[in-house]
Amino acid sequence: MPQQAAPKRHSGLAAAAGVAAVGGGVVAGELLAGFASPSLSPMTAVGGAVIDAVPPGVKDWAISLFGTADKAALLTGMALVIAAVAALAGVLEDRRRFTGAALAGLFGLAGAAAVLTRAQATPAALSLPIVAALIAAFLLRFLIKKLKAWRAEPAPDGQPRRSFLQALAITGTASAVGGAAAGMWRGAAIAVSDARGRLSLPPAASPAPAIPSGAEAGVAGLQPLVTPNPDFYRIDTALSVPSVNPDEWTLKVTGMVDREVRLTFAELLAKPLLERHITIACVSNGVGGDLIGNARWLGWPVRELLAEAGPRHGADMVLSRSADGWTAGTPLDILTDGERDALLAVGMNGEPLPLEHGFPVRLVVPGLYGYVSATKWVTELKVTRFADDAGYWTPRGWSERGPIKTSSRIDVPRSGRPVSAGAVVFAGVAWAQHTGIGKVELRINRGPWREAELAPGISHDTWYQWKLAADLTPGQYEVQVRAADLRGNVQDETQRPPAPDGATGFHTVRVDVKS
Ligand SMILES: Nc1nc2c(c(=O)[nH]1)N[C@H]1C(S)=C(S)[C@@H](COP(=O)(O)O)O[C@H]1N2
Ligand SMILES: [Mo]
Repeated sequence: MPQQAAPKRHSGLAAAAGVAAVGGGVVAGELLAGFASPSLSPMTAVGGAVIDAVPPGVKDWAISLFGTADKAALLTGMALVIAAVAALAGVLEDRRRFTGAALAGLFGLAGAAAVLTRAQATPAALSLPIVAALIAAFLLRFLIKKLKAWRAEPAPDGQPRRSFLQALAITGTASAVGGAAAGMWRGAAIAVSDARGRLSLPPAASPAPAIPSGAEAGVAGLQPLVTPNPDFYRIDTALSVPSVNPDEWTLKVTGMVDREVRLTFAELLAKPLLERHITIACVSNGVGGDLIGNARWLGWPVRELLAEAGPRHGADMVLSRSADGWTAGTPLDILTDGERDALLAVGMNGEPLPLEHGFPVRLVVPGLYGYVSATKWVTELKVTRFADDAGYWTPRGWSERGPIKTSSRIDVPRSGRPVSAGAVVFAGVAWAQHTGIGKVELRINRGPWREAELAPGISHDTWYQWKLAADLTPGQYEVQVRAADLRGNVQDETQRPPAPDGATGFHTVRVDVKS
């Protein structure tokens, strides 16, 4: 029997350590993406970049070879390449400290580069491949150190040997189990995001009214009047984004109605759809905050569906329920109002709803905070009474009713950035959904209010941009903004926190004017 249980080089074991370590990193990245948002998945980003990069001939060949399993084949191929590089990283790390870890790091950078080619290249999406690589590098160092310790003390039943094999087994098992979970979880999300990719929305029977010229105030630093989907704020209680297959989606109208109605996605798409710009806001948005966005929504008025069901006398609320169980309670009269386009929305800025924003169908109601109206992944509308039912947030300290409060924000100059003396341009947004903004005013150092130049709004349901140039000499200034709606109601000056029904107070910024 050989005394040396450990030969000079453990290439096989080093390679196995590499695969377990890198597997751990990749799986951690996928699980983090699963929790945060499916669009963040590093594997999906890399796969997408690969698909974009291969010549059409190769793509056709792959599709003819693998058929509808082409995606699975691609992922398998990627897994094999990653495993091969991981094995190499293990062997390298074993020969020379940090070389394998560096290879893992390079792989992370390649992943980040792949993310950069994607539409969803947000900081969070960019950071995930890096985080995955750091975890992989750390695990690799950890395992190889233990392997070397074993080699230094090669007794067949010694503690270092057991310690290495245990660490290898634990890392490998955790990666495999985590990978299987992430795979199942992501499989559903991939199927739904494929379905979304294949979908082409019908044109609107009633297109969005044209954006008036001059609605963009044209000041650098102002956010676009229509918020691009990747920049749109996201608020929900979903730990992972619900995967709702449009082919299986139905919406039922239940409760106090003459007839229960069931609507499929195909039926919904066949309805005469409206397209409208609507600015939605979160009740948690603090004064000056950014939990507000404006999009062009495509959808069918909820009033039409409710009319088919026939709400019974005495009903005053619609409890909308999401696929993940979340609920919102919306006044029935607002949903049935012929003058207010509360939509069962399927489109956002010309595309199907992004998964995070409620694919395949959500509610959008002009004038109400999201928590009482904007149910994403909506699957049920229960016609009921405020006396009998409550939406998710109401028993949790938030008001039963949530009309959006008239408010305004200073976006330019950016806070903390000094400006030069002379004509200083101030600009921002103001909103009074469904009433419209009549006036925006600014005051400097609590002086008189000065009326800002108000850009035309897209509609009363959207925010408006404004600007004002003020001549300022060097010094420190406190600048405040206030808006009034078209009925002349000035926004509330009292400083109140978001709970229970929306923050109030004037947005106040400090401006440093330099000579
Ligand atoms: N299913 C579901 N829908 C939801 C929520 C939620 O937690 N779950 N949050 C609501 C809240 S509080 C807001 S402000 C809006 C935000 O919509 P957005 O994420 O598309 O911006 O969604 C609403 N719809
Ligand atoms: Mo919200």
